[in-house]
Amino acid sequence: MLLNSSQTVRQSISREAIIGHDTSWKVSDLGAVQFQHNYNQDILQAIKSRALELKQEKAHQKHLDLTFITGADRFIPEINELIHDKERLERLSDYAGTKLEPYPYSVVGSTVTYMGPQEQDGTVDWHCDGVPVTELIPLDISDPIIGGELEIYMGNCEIGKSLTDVGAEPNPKDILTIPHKMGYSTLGHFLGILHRTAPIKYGHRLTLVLNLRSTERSFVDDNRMFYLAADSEQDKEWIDEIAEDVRVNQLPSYQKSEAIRTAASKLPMKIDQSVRSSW
Ligand SMILES: O=C(O)CCC(=O)C(=O)O
Ligand SMILES: [Fe+2]
Repeated sequence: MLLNSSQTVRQSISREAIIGHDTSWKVSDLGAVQFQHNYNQDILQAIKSRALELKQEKAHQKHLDLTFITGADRFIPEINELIHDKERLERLSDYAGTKLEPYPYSVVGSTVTYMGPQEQDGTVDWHCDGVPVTELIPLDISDPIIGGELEIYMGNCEIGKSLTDVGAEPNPKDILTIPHKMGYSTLGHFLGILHRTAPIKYGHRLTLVLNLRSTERSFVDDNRMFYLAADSEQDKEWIDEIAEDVRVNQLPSYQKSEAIRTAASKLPMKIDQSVRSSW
């Protein structure tokens, strides 16, 4: 079912509008877009039930005050249906303005996050994503809930993070608040964009997080190895996956992108002669 985007987009903001200047380390001009999705409710319900069953055994509270299952599709096979849904990938690519593909590393292709008051599951603290692009799909939002909104720092992430790293709160005027809503996904290019989930004072949220990257610019990625290690189980499988991906995908995509960039920068500047004659 194709939906008219003007009816379904609830919020949308460009990367440059969030950060306040253009950036070169990006996959596109996408900032964040929240839209009504049309994903199969039975699948979402099955993922939710399984995520609740698995919480005790598989969810961990890792760094950044986040309780989550990493590589959740390894334990909840229904997630794979969404990850590889062609219509979904096309729609997200349209929103991003560049072709997106599922993030390929098994430990962080998808996660399920559990959020609640700080003394329970917690909510993710200020951070910039390691993955280039992410889709946040609510599986459950308690009604009522106090807190739990996505908060985006409007500015340069290095400036923002130097404040939040020492426990300072950004000025409220620099924060864009995007409440989550059942039936609506949030697609964000949160690499180099500082964000968090507002602490939950009452209620809870359960979210399916599906990560993506650009096919053409697969080398644009901030998942440094120590960060993946902090997020993942300490097995070595993901190190081999990354090494192979760098060889097969990231290096060729980097070389191609550099060839296009340098060829473009060598083109003579087009000068309108009629303008010159009037100098
Ligand atoms: O669910 C949210 O509001 C944000 C989650 C987030 O930033 C993350 O999982 O990296
Ligand atoms: Fe994030």
